[in-house]
Amino acid sequence: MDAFLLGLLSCLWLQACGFPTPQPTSNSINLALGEDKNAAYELHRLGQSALDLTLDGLEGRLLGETYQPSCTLETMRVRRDWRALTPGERKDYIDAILCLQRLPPQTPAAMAAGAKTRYDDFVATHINQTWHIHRTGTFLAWHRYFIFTFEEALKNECGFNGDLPYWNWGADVDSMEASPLFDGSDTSLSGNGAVVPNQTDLAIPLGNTDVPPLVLPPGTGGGCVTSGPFVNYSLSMGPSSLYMSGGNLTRMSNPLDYNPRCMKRDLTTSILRENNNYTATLQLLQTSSDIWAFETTAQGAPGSGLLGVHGGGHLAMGGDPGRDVDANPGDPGFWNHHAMIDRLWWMWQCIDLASREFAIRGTGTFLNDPVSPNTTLDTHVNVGYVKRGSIAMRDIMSTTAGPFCYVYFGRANGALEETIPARKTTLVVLEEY
Ligand SMILES: [Cu+2]
Repeated sequence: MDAFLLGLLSCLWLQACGFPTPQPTSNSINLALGEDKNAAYELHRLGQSALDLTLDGLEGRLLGETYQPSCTLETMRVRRDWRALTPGERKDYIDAILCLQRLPPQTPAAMAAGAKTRYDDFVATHINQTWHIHRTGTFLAWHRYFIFTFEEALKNECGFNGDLPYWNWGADVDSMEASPLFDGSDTSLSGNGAVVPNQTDLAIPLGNTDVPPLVLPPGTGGGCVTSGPFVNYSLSMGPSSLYMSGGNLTRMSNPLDYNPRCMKRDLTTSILRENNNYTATLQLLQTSSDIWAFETTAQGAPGSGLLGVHGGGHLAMGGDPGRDVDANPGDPGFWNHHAMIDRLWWMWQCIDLASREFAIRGTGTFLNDPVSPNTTLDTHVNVGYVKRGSIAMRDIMSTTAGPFCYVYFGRANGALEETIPARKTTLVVLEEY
């Protein structure tokens, strides 16, 4: 691998591509429990405001003209915290993913020889488009559309009756291993990988040789997952840009070729605690005054060495493909992680909907390299063979317009039935803030 490509791959996570190093923000925060609890409250409040605003708009009281008429309380999807799902609801979601992993692919073998299942269509698309969907003007909207098409496939092709749940990172910063998403139980997405002894730090070289490599600690696993629903799941494609303990980069000459292997995890609580705690998440919402600040901070400010909530969640799952920026939809945790990113974007938009709903900044190439036109509302994006055709950015900016009709619902303080009468879903409050 030549140094240039190595540097570019590093940039995907770390944004250290020769940019001047900004002063570190207060992301290395004081995690005094009281402070983080206050942030949890405030995040919940912002989530509730976003929900109220969206429902008001839906009823035509505010910005009704921008909303999709067919999106009503009756058709509204409600994406909830994984913790708020009953064991049965979690199993339904998991079974639908396992179903997608059994269905045949729609991607032609000539496009991706390694795509063997319908689930693999999603992985192939993400590998194919990596350089056009990260650090671009399309990052947030493309991933909004991508996880929606996944939710659609679960429903339309595998009979899933629920809605895509999100991963509330802040609740897991004390222990990834205890997370109900990753505890290895039958109602999780499988747990940690088998323990690989003596794993060393992950030293990721930065694009700018003047900048020391970013050192990340190893997790507590590292090997193949040992329990839970995905213990027999086989990855089909990749690695594509995988950093493992020691900083070795692994990349297949063609990452779309068939390369069956187990899914590895290396749960790394310290990375989640550093980047995805409630306080850091709240700061992202409160201090990002425009879309550029929001998307840049979420992905780690260039040259800062910070991972942002996006890199933090991916790298905290660890392993293969969790630490592979191209192939990481291969880990089923991808969808819940990106649902949380999408939830935050929605919350951020709702803080000032009039100026933020259609805000776009960036171009069509990773950090505009090579130079490409600005992304606009008229720019079309696609998800390859996941769903044929393309869609304009303007149609995927609102969660209740274009093809979308969904909101996110926080888990504490309030019955879902009161908020959305048409949805008779029982909210299980497992934890009070
Ligand atoms: Cu992505």
